[in-house]
Amino acid sequence: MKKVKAIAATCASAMVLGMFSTQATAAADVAADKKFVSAKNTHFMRQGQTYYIVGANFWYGAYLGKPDAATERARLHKELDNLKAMGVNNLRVLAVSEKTEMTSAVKPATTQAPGQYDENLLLGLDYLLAEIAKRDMTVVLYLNNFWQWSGGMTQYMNWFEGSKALDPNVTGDYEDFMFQTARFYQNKDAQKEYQNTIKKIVTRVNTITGQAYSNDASILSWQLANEPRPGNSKATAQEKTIYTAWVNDTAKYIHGLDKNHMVSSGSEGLMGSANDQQLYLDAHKSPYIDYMTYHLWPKNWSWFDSKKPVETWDGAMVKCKDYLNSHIDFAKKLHKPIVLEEFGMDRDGATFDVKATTHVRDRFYTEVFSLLYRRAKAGDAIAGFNFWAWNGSGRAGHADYWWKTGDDFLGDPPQEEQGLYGVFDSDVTTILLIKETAGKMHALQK
Ligand code: IFL
Repeated sequence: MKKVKAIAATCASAMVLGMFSTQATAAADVAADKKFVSAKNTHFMRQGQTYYIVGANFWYGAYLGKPDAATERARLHKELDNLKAMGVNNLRVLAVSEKTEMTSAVKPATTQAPGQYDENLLLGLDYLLAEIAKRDMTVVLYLNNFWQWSGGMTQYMNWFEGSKALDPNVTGDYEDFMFQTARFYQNKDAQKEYQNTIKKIVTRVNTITGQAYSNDASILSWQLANEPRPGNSKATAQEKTIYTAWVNDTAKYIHGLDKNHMVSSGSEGLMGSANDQQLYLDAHKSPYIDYMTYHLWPKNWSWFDSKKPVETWDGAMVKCKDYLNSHIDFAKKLHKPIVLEEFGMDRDGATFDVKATTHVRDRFYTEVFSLLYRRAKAGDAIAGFNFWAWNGSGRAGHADYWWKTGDDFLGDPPQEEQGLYGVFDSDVTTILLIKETAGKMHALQK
């Protein structure tokens, strides 16, 4: 209980002292070329120092910033202040969504139809960026999604081909969904429209700060998509070649629009690369990809059964540690930094109930944090992590935990039950673990 009060006190005192705005002013004084986060060898640099990401996934940040939702903006301030007080210095956010008929997707969406954008959501992104800058945090903005919860590549295919990809939440057939969705990389019209949207976002001028996005130092990188995959588990050599070319060409296109920011892929690593090490390395060795990304999902990948935690824990941890270590070593090989930009575990008893304990999750976070910290301290190619995801003060609205229009946004997106993996502001033990790790990671900065 004492610890809960300590977090609240940290948040409150930080706000009272105006800590966030003072830091933002200081950052503005830094020489222009140093204000942007950049990759130097296997680390990130910012303002002349190494920069470690202790981050949260916060896909819905721009939704909370929309001007037609004053209560949501108040929630946004609170979430950002709480994250800041936990030591979180980076957010991973969805920049653009596509309107779709698929049931397990968010509404409204940024792109209503090709070339038609919902300005309200773009204003929401402007607002979010302004609030992030005030708190001296950074953000990774992803520009598409392999999964259907924001429309994503499937919706592009719907527009230009009449998608054959059916909502896997309805069909249960993920293999077919992935095969169909990956056809996006080779559809010329879809690619043209995707590039138009990228240009629209990357070259935007923030209506609140008056600053061009390309000149906003709080943007850490543009990301091609959330979890782009070359195809399904049986992706062919041709599909892999097309995917690698798409990564390179899209990253090159973004660098052509914006000389200041890094570009990243959003890849899960081996598990999102048809388990093909060469493919993962080929996609990330592009000179236009500034750093590497990977994700860790022991339950999604059937390494861990949360209904049999005792029986499956040890085996799962062996695989998790091997996955973490081998990706850090891949980064060394390519001589680039790497970010573990998603990982998660469900609540005890595999329930979505906010009141359920999180002992297993905390144990999992502890394992991940200690391995990353140990290797970061040893100087290995680690740029940091983003946990999945921040639910904050949001709560599920229904007994079945599925999001419906008008419900709170949570870190768990609409394709999954609300409460599955996200961290609530009442998850004190998890929050304290994050805070403690943040302190250690930030102390490595030199
Ligand atoms: O919600 C999922 C999200 O789409 C993602 N990776 C895994 C998350 C949890 O299943 O990007």
